[in-house]
Amino acid sequence: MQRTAQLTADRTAPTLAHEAYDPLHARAVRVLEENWTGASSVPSRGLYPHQWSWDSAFIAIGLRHVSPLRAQTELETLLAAQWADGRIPHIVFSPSVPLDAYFPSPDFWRSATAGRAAGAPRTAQTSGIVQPPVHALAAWLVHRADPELSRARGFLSRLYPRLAAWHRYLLHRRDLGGGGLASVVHPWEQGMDNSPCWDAPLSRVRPAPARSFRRADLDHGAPEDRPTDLDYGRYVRLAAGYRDRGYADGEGEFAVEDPAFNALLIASEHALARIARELGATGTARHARAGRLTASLVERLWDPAAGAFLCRDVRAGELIPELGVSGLVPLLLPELPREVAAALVRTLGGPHFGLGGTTLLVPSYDLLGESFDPHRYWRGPAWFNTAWLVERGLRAHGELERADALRESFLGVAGSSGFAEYVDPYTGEACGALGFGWTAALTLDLLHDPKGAESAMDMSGTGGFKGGNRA
Ligand code: 9WN
Repeated sequence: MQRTAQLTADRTAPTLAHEAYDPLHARAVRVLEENWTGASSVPSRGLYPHQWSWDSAFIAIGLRHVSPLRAQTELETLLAAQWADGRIPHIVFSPSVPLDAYFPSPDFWRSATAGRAAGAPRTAQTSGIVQPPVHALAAWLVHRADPELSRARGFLSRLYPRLAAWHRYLLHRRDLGGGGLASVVHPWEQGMDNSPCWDAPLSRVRPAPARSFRRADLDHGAPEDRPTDLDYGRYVRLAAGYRDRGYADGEGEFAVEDPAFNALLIASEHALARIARELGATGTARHARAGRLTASLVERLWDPAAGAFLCRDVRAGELIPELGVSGLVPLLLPELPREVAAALVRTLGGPHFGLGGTTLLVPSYDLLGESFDPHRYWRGPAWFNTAWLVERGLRAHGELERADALRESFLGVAGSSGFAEYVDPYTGEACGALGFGWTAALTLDLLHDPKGAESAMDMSGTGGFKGGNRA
């Protein structure tokens, strides 16, 4: 990577640096160019024409390699739409996009009015729910890509209070189960919208009538690759109920503790500790909190018989007996008990996920599960953000051969699928949108940081303890 060339590109020209000798790299850069809107990125031009929260975090992780300035701007734009109660909304709407281009649109969420008590911003229209907290992790990795530029712009010192407020919101307002973990109150919050893990808690939600809304997603995606109308009826009912309660937390009928959401919170809490240290504090309390959260994650969501973490249905007070990729994502935490990490690696390679055997990438849901469908969104297809998290996790636990194989497969399928949104886990056939932002961005990350030297260390937050930059 040629840092000087990138900086020159950043400061004088609106183009991204790329390595011309590598066509995959150049193609991935082109996707990010096309999805860039001036101050942030869309996940895809047609299907998702606004800014999404966890997409932007993953996109920044890739962008940092080709334009640290754009990567910083991506996160700054998102955080400018943060609510006063600390939540980072899952969508920041672009005012120039027609209302009917995406459903639910700003007139459904009504952030400026329904969200007033919770402190929705006046300057941007947003949704009122959240997405997984990848942001502090992304901010730290973006900083590390060009610390000089970051310090010159006061990037971390401006972001730190906002990221701290975000974590405070999740750890206090969203501890609906009372066990220290954050709950999601809508399947869109966890980001794996129609995962079979939600079927049981969602079945208690009376769907909104199909005629009461119009889905825009079907203008772009094949119906058999998308959630069903019944799913949408329930999504709409839940979101409208939350909105009508002024986005106040605690009352809703859906509350789930999800392993991936909480593992990302823990990784980000470690990253926030490192950011605090960079800014002159010790970060010790945050590392300690992340350690306690890891213990709660294992205590509340680990199922030794399944060899995976499960979701907890907080309203029903029980674990949900479905195996999803979400239950494998905690592998990215190197401080997991050794026997838990070893069991996760076995589960990944076993018959339920088939990695290194029948599947090319990690399927989103149990291959042997009754609801498995290789094409329908989060009910079986493989996604690139989860593959990246698992790849980094394998590396963090010293599973280098498996990580190398997953990386190779990721890069091959990302390129051959046209940077698809998701793929058939057996064949790599493209599904959903093409030219998808995080697929291209994480391709760049795997190309630039093949050994995960930086990411694995930083995600653990133990980098400092291993001799990183601990003062
Ligand atoms: C709802 C943008 C988002 C991703 C989610 C993915 C999908 C939206 C939708 O697209 O969700 O938020 O309309 O289906 O499930 O993970 O962030 O890419």
